[in-house]
Amino acid sequence: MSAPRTLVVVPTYDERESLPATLAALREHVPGVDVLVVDDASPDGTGEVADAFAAADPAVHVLHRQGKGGLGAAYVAGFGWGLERGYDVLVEMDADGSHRAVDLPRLLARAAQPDRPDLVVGSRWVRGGSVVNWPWYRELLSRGGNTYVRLALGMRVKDATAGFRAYPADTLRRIDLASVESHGYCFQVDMTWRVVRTGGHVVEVPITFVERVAGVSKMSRAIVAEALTKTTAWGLAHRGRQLRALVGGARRPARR
Ligand SMILES: Nc1nc2c(ncn2[C@@H]2O[C@H](COP(=O)(O)OP(=O)(O)OP(=O)(O)O)[C@@H](O)[C@H]2O)c(=O)[nH]1
Ligand SMILES: [Mg+2]
Repeated sequence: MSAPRTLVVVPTYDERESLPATLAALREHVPGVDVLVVDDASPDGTGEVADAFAAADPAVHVLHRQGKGGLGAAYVAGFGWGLERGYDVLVEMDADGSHRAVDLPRLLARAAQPDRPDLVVGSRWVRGGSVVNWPWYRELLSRGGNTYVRLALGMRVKDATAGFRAYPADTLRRIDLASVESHGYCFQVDMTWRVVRTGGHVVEVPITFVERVAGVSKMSRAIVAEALTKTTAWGLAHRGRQLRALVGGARRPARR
C-alpha cells in the first residue's frame, strides 16, 4: 500500500518570526508531507513570508484569507482545501513553535495502525506528555479546562483542547464542517466532541508542548469564555438526552 498523502494545516496570524522555523522543522522531520499555511491577512506580513517559502518549495502552499476570522474558521477552510485535493490525512499544527515537528511521525504512525483511530490527539496530559516553560496559571487553566470538559461531556479524552492532531480524511468528511462555529481553542473541544458523538475512536499520543518564544499569544478572555459557555451548553444538552433516554427506558413496558 502506498503511504497516505498527508497535509499539515498551519493557521497563522502575526507569526512572521515563528513561521520560518516551523516550516523548516516540518520539511526536515516529515519531508514526505505537504504543508498548507492559512494566513488571515496578518498585518505583520506573515502571508508574504509564507509565499516566499511556497515559491521555493512545491510542498508548501498558502491559503490567504481576507482578515482575522479565528482559528476555527481558518482550519475549516484549510481542511476544505485539503479534502478537495484528495489528501488522506489532515494535521492541525500551530505556527508558534509549541508543536514540535519531531513529534509528528509518532502521531502519523499511530493514525496508520490497524485499529484505525478516527482522531489522534497530541496530548500534554497523558503519561509521557509534558509542557515546557508554562507559568503555573497556564497549566492550571489547561488542566482545569480539560477536567471541566471531561466532566461536562463525559468524554475520556485527557487533552481535548490540544491543537496538534491528525484526522483521517473520512473523519472530517463525516463531520458537518460547515456548521462548526467555534473560534478559539473551543474549536478543538468542538471537533473532539463531534468525533466522539459520531461514535469515533479517539486516541492520545504524548507530546512535549513548548511555550512560544516569539510573537504574541492570541489567547484572550473572550476565547476562554467561548470555551466555557459552549462546553456548558453541550454538556447540558448531553445530560438532557441521557436523562430522557433513562426516563423513556423506565416508562417502556418490559418485553416478554
Ligand atoms: N489564520 C488564523 N490563525 C490564527 C488565528 N488566531 C490564532 N491563529 C494561529 O493559531 C495558532 C495558535 O494560536 P496561539 O496564539 O498560539 O494560541 P494558543 O496556542 O492557544 O495560545 P498560546 O499558548 O498562548 O500561544 C497560531 O499559529 C496562531 O498564529 C486567526 O484568527 N486566524
Ligand atoms: Mg500557541
